[in-house]
Amino acid sequence: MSPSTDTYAQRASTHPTPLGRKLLTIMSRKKTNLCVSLDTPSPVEILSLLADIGPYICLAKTHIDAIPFTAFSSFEDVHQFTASLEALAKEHDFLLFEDRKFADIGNTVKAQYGSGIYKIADWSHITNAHSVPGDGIIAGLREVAEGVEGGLENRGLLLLAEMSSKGTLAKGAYRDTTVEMARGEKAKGWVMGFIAQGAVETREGEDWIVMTPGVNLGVKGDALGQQYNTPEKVVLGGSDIIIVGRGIVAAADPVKEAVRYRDAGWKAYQKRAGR
Ligand code: 5FU
Repeated sequence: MSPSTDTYAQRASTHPTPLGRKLLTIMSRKKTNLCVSLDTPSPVEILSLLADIGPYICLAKTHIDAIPFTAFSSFEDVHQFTASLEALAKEHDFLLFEDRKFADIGNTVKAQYGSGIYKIADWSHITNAHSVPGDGIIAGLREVAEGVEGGLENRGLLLLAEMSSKGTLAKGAYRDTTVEMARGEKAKGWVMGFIAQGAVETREGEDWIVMTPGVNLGVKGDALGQQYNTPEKVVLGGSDIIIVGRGIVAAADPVKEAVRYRDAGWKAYQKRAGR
């Protein structure tokens, strides 16, 4: 599986999903392949980090269900928070990615994605799903995405083909079967790519956007099985977007680190594209 040497700009005009084209356009215009993972419990801190880091990222990833509910005093506060995320995304030209990792039957994920406390489909451009239940999960989530304003022009799905953590089952044959699932009818115009550690099998006419978590310039892992690679290693291996959490949000100077990761990711991309 060899990494694509096409530029983000070239791919922005030909990508098979509308949201993929939008994302690649942002990456090319802002010269960044950095996604920040906003893994911090305070909504105020998340918004303030984003206001500072917004200019250097193409994507902001959240785990909204990891924010303690005590941080909000009402459901209206939750809505205010997601509206602020959307406003910042517009202001600084990046997309939102709720890392929900749906993993149930189509009928259940429909309700989880479209309803519940967080109403993810209402505000997050991108979300992701495990392939373990089979392709009903792709169809169920798609029904919800088609019903929001702008439909699939504004919403996209990633499948988890590989994970970064030690002992993961998501690798090898599992990854390849997941890629096969993304070729199905219900995935067309909807599944834009994968969470993976590097390039995946890409046939004629296909273009998968690969996003890679487990990226850090300082440490090799954590005490709970996370495994890190450098931006250079993952991008040269075929990743299109580096996802960085603690490397940025836990740093003494998050803006300085965001710039450092942005530069490292972009340099590696230029090297891969031979520019
Ligand atoms: F799908 C995955 C994966 O395979 N590994 C991950 O680490 C998702 N993640 C997420 O990326 C994880 O839930 C965190 O939100 C983020 C990595 O954060 P870190 O602080 O850079 O380790």
